[in-house]
Amino acid sequence: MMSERGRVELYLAEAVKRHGAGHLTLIDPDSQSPGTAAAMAEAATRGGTDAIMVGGSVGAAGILLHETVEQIKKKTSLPVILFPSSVAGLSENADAVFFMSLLNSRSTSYIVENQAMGAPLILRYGLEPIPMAYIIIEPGGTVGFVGDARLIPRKKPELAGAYALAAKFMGMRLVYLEAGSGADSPVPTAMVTLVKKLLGDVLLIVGGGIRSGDAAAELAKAGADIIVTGTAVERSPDITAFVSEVTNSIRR
Ligand code: 1GP
Repeated sequence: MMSERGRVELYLAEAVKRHGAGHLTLIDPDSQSPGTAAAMAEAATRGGTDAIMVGGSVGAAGILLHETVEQIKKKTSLPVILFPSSVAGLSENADAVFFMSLLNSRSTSYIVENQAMGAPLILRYGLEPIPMAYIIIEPGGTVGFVGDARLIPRKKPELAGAYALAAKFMGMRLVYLEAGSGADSPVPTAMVTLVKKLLGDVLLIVGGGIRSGDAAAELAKAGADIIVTGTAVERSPDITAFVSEVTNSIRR
């Protein structure tokens, strides 16, 4: 039963099919109060985002995480998907969890151990696990450091391609190319194109350093199925306008 695609995963696939490319808004519970996070999610919903991701590398845990998810759920009917950096990033208030393996980590903790410790909780909480490979590209930022990643060099798309293909052969249904939150520039488009060509039907998520509709559009054109923005949403004086700009520019 658990290997079947769940409601949220099917919803994401449908959104990509319908719009040509999807958009996820990432909210880090450590960056603002739960009430502010909920207002951000509400504004992003009005801008046409497809779902809300909740997580962060440091401090996205405990009561702050639970209350953030709870408040967000009250302000939007979109799915809330956890984006955990460890077992502490789980909350039973969410709908689903990106059940991710950081494939280019040096540490087995981020490849499989946190996942094993978290799996029984996911079952108990009734969260939908969405199997996803997580691949961190230079510069990698905080998550690259915390996740002990052997960063994929920006000029080596074939290395990202090799990891993505391994993910596909292992049966993962989503692959996330991450440049790191707040990266100076997003994952290179040439890398996105090569990876998507190898992935075929596997959904490709791209995030890190995407700050404009134009940047998002370039990545979607290159082959990204889903664009993630976090920092730019957080810093935007008008979240609905910013998210609308991104969603309008990536839809085909
Ligand atoms: C980080 O890819 C996400 O995990 C989002 O990055 O904060 O740069 O949008 P930004």
